[in-house]
Amino acid sequence: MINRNIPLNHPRLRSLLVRDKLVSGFERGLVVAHGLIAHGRGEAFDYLLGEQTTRTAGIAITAASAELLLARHPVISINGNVAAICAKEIVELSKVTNALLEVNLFHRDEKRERYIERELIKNGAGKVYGVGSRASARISELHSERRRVDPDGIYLADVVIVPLEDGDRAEALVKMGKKIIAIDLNPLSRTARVAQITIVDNIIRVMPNMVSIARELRSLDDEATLTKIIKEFNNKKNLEQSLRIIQGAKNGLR
Ligand code: PTJ
Repeated sequence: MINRNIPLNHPRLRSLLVRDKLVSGFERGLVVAHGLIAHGRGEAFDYLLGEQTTRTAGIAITAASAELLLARHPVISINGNVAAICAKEIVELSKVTNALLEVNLFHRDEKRERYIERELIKNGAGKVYGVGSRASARISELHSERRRVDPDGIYLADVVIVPLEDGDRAEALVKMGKKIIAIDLNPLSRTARVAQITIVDNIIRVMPNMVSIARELRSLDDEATLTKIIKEFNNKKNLEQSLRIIQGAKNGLR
């Protein structure tokens, strides 16, 4: 649903259209009310980052694509916000990288899981993991509802993409020996700091970028190149660089 009240030449058109997608997702039962607040936090960081994919984020996107392509059992974790704003691109990425799609919600609700599953299928997904009783495995270190995972999905995964979360799940998954790719506009979030690869960028821009980079890397069919890309990536440095960009904006230097 596009909000007809937004003039097409509005300087903040793109940002307003994403808000529309979230509101529509909320009305369709995909997004929880808290998700609207979480989006606002993301927007604030995005503003400071210049609402563009920085070179720093680009490096992280390339490393994340290489990691996904080398993985044996990659899984993309989907929450309400992700399903509402980029279901189509997430499904595309899962196809390019052979990653499974698993619904894993913080505010768990089976009805919402089914709506999200339906949204993913509508956008071309085959099987969707983690819905209802299929999430029968437990991550013992976790106390939130996110601890319930699919035994054939996140539980078995070697690489997990965790978009849009600031929580302890990433830490628990790292303790289980999994590699975590976070997508989070806040470089200071717990998830951003604990992940091995953190993409500090808006998921709206990350997804199409990642699909094309993953496609390009896959066509090289060169494991050594992928391994080299991952080896050369340093998450701490990358996060520090994103923070410096934000600091520059704050000081009016950009
Ligand atoms: O659908 P559910 O029940 O799983 O709930 C989803 C939310 C998002 C409500 C839940 O995961 C949550 O409360 O998340 P947090 O702890 O608020 O963390 C969300 C993180 O994502 C914050 O660090 C935001 O800065 C970041 N963020 C928000 N929107 C975007 C984003 N990062 C990238 N792209 C965005 N569009």
